[in-house]
Amino acid sequence: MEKTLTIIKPDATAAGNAGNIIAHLQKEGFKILGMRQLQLSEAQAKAFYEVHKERPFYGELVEFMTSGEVVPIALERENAVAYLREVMGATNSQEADEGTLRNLYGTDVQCNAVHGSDSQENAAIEIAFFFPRCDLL
Ligand code: 3AN
Repeated sequence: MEKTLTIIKPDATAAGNAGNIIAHLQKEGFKILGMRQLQLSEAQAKAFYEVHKERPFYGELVEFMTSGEVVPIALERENAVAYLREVMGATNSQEADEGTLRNLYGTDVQCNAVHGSDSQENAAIEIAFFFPRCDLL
């Protein structure tokens, strides 16, 4: 079965929406293999978003992702990577389809409530970033 990683971002945890997002993912058929709650250090956030380091928003992104609590969740489902992207909606919350997580809980392109892996290859890297193998179901 395919795996992917989501992170409930600081805007969504601060707004008290982590529980709603977890319930939404479970209703969509995702099985939770591992879940944590932490505040990322600057070094961790920089490492996680290394692929974006040349993008103009990298500094802001790191600042935002370290600004509060995050909830990384390793998920399993058929077609997990693509399906999670569908359930999340567009990167810019204001353009996200109705009923998607970013439409329901995001605000804009930065405060967009959730992260989702963009490929199976990155999903494996991102799951390993947060979860030692022995901590996953
Ligand atoms: P997605 O999260 O939909 O895969 P990416 O990979 O393009 O989108 O961007 C990673 C993260 O960077 C986004 N989740 C968002 O928080 C932030 N981001 C993307 N584009 C912008 C932007 N133009 N300005 C500020 N932050 C951005």
